[in-house]
Amino acid sequence: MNQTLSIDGARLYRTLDALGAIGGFEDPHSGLRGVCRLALTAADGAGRRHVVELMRAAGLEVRIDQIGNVFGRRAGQNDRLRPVMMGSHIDSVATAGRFDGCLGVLGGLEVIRTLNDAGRSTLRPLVVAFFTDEEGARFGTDMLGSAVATGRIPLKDAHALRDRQDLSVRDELAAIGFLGTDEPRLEAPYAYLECHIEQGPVLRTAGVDIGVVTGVQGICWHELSIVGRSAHAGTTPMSLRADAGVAAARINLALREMVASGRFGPEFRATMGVIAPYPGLVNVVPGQVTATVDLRDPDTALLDAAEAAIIAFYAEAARLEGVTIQHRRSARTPYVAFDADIQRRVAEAADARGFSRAAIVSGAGHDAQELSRLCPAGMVFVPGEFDGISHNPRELSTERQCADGVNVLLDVACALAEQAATLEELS
Ligand code: HGY
Ligand code: MN
Ligand code: MN
Repeated sequence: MNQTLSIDGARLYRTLDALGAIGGFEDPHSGLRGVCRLALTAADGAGRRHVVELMRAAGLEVRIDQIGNVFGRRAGQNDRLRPVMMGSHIDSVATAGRFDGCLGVLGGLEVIRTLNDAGRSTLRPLVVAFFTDEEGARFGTDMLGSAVATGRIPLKDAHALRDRQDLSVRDELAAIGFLGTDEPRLEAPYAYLECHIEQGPVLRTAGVDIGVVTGVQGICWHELSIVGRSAHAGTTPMSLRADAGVAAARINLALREMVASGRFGPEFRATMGVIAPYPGLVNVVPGQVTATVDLRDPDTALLDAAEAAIIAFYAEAARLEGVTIQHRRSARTPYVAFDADIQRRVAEAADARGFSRAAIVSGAGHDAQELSRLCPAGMVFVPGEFDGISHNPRELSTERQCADGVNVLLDVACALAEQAATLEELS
């Protein structure tokens, strides 16, 4: 276990602030500086170019694949061996903070800088990666780049995805200059590590320094198209209405009742994040509503049951309101368990540095769950202030919290990078 080296926490924090300024905005609700770098927008492009410069400044050889994933590689003493990869994402939701995803990418870069400063080489190559559109907030499905890299989503399907302005992933990649040429199917790294903020209250409330992530809960997203009839709000009797807005409201309340019923377990969570009425005017009964449903559960069977239940309710809401409701499953990932050996290494690294630690299931989706199909993968969580709030400009992990997580990342990455060639690598 690497004990002699430690990262430069102040330098790491400065890099987080600098990237956080790209796509920065004044949040009107909180007055805080937030981040908006929706995938493949000009702001994302600027953030990508900034990180590529940091990769090159750290001496990494940079390549870009056809879905816009970016990999910075540091040669190993035996450069034929499979690399240890550290990564995450730098795209954000529209109301983000500066830590979600960025800590894993800039933390990986800080590990590289620390090794460079110490003149330390590793047996295996090291790679720092950022994957395209982890959030899924613009093109509708999450972990897009890492799902293509690991074969869950075909490249042509990913390229064809369109946003609400009918702009395609492929065209938007080209527009920001990140439609790379490399084949996107990734050769299996030796291991994949991701340092990430918890994005919830568990670690901070328990006063724990490091989260040893055991896995990621299941995720299911639906896009709903609810069509009724626009009508005059004053002259149309209630009995003659086909109100898409009320249908959406019925579904939203049904989600809350499903959670309260306990039928889908104590961890089940349900959210209607998008509720977009058309025409959205004070004196017009909404004729259409575009809405989304986000279901999460660590128990894949219960998640399946919840999805079946809400689909059945769509028909009931349509009947009650005299509207039509079409749904499209836009994302679906099962519970994913992380590699036991990597969990052990994260725990040991935390112990060796005297950090308190706790096992935790991730409530959020992450690129690591996609990479776990290719190689042993694991995550290091750091706590966040203000109940670990995230997808909100109030998101905040302190310099110390970030440094603790990235020091554990450093230790585990260095230990894995000294693992001898496997028989398969020698053959
Ligand atoms: O939605 C999620 O869990 C992640 O932030 N993409
Ligand atoms: Mn994230
Ligand atoms: Mn996120």
